[in-house]
Amino acid sequence: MKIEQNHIQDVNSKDLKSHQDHFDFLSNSLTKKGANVSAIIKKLQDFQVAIPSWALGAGGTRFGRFSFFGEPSSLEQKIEDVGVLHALTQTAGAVSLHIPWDIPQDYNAIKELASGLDIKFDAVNSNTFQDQKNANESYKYGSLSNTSEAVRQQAIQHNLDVINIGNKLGSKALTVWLADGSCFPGQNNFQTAFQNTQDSLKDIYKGVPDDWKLLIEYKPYEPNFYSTVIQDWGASLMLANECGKKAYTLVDLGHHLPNSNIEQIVSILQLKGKLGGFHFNDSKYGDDDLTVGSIKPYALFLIFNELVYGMENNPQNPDLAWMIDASHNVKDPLEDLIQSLEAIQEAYAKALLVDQNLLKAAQLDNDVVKCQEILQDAYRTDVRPLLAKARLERGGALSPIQAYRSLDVRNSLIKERGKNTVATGL
Ligand code: PSV
Ligand code: MN
Ligand code: MN
Repeated sequence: MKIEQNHIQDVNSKDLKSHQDHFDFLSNSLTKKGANVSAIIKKLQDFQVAIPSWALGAGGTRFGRFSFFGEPSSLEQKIEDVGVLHALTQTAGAVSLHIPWDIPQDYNAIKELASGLDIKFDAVNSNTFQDQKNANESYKYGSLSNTSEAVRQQAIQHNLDVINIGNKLGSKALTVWLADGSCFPGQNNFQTAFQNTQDSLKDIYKGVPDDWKLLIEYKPYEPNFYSTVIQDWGASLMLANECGKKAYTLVDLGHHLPNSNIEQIVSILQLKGKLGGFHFNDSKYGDDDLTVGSIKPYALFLIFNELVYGMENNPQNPDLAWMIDASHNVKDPLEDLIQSLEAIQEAYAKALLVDQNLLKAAQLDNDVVKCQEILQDAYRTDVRPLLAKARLERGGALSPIQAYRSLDVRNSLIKERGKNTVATGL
């Protein structure tokens, strides 16, 4: 299914007038406060977030999975779904593939399909948390950290193969997330596991092209429940530093213990020039992979406030790879992703409203109340008309969810693909 421009324009037409009224009102009041509205809109338009190939179908939990039907079952169909999201939101201009789930059959055809939909290939993800068909070695007791050299070699080679695949598509980063760890005290020697992981990553790093990044993701627990080898940003940063300048830490919002100050983590990593990628989601308890901004929207805003500060003040930190890393159990995956994209743009727009000079002055005065007022004034602003304007100017939908529903996208997908679809993914 491909959404054409005239379909979107038709759906937009009835709301154009009221959108313009809302936009004019907001734009006037922001301009009076000194904001540069057109610069903010341009930044929103340039902010593109990758969609992971594994989030386009219902994920489910270990207890069960409830399909939404019409889910993509091939790489082509996954890219088409990202095309739907991008056409409506104009902010999903990239896809992140997981290998071996998404190995292209015909590279040229895949590249043509993606570029026709204005979609780029973001970071490629390796998979050493599942055993693959016909593999010689098992990852049951770890991959890059395994005590067996044969297992480590297999995992290293897989990562090199993933780089090769990504290279043919135009990707510029490899994301490594390891399930490695232990379920019980005493099961692993912490130092051996960490040292093996470091040595393996260094071997992979040798195969990272000069214009690529190696993104090292951390996570405190799950699927291992006692220890994880790369459990936090400190472990990831140590490994990135050991590997070299093309290696960076990747922050996934759901990969923190409760109440972690994630905004402080991203801030310091940017200061050190070592924040490479970001996975958006939200959570109440752990790695819940819920819709971005659905549980802790203020925390998301505070994180964006630091990201904006870093993007403006830390030239030592490279451009980041942005991705949504979510899973959907009860919502239509595409609707859920649309909501996440909107929440990301909303938090970003609010962070762009923070007057950094005013904030700095208040901080220097130790005017704690004023500091909080500045942040909360931005946070409490309803920026949705800015988001709608940014989309509209690029040919997107004023309200992507409404458009998705009135264009009856899910039913068209079901008609096209049938009901018996099982998406590959987490
Ligand atoms: C598992 O926790 C996970 O969700 C990580 O966040 C990775 O980024 C993703 O799977 C894909 O490997
Ligand atoms: Mn992740
Ligand atoms: Mn995760």
